[in-house]
Amino acid sequence: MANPNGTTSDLRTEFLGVYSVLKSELLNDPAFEWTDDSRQWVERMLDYNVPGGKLNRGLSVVDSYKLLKEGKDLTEDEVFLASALGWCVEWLQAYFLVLDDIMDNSHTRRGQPCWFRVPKVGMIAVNDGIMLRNHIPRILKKHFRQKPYYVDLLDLFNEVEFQTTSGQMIDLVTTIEGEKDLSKYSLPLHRRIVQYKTAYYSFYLPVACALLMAGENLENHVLVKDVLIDMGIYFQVQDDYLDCFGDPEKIGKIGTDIEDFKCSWLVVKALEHCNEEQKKILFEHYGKTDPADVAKIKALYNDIDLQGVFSEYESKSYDRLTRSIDAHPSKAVQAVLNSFLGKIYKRQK
Ligand code: GPP
Ligand code: MG
Ligand code: MG
Ligand code: MG
Repeated sequence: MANPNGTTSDLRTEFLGVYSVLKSELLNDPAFEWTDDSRQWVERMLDYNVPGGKLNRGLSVVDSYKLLKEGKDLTEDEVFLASALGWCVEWLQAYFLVLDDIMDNSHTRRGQPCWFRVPKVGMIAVNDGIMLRNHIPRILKKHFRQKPYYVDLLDLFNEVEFQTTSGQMIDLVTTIEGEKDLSKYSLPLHRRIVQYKTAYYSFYLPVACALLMAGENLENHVLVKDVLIDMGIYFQVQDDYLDCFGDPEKIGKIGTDIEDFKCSWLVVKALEHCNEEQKKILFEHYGKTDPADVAKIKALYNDIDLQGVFSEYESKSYDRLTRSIDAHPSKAVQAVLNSFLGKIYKRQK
């Protein structure tokens, strides 16, 4: 049976089975002298933070690899390896989210309290984040060491982590400038932040993993990368939109962008569309934690119909992305990209 993400529940169950195998290998890692307590901590931390999301990024490694194989049946070993790579992407995501929630002072994630808000966890979450990050090369070493593309995989994960950390750095440091002068927030600045903090790891990385597994040289796929980065930017604009207008029950998190003074797509568009009087409201109330200030910003967003502005952006992005995909010479690559776009277009979560 297909779920709303277009993935069959069988595939998801099989994918989760690989999670159990990888977890058990990590919990029996001979490089550490385990005690019952330490094993229990790591197991609880993994179960809380790794498998609870939409799994879009991880599953798309398997989907993409299948599409690149153009209908040939995959061996059990191939399915396992593509799933293990998918889980490495999910581990990377878990690592980023555990730390991002501390940095953004967030409350909930995936419908439960952020890990650092769980009693007795607190700042141990920082070390847990580092541990999640350290699990990735351990999974890769165990399952891919003998593969000709092993070095390329390690390099890919390192590069993408560097890009994401750099994007996160601008995301955070920009708020210092914004507090001094909100009018510094612009579309090019927003684009730079989201390209680095989100697009590489969420969109390029899963496909690049599948390409490497299929024996491809990533240097020959610059066009694919460009489309995926464009899609990743659209995805983060959706994330910014849902931070304010999404249903917390559906997205599993409560927005904090207004309180955090973020250079969100919404505030950039608000600056573009508001009159002088509304600009004063923005300057006075943006970036404050008092719910009354936040309410003033949200009312302003409604007054200038940011939902309508977003809706138009969404249709335009879809058309542009569809055209870029259609222009790609390979039908298999087109299928990979269309599958991604189908998963995110008009998403509510
Ligand atoms: C999403 O930003 C970006 C990340 C989760 C990357 C974090 C990178 C690190 C190096 C920690 P966001 O804060 O808008 O995401 P969300 O809305 O899910 O909190
Ligand atoms: Mg953030
Ligand atoms: Mg955040
Ligand atoms: Mg967000």
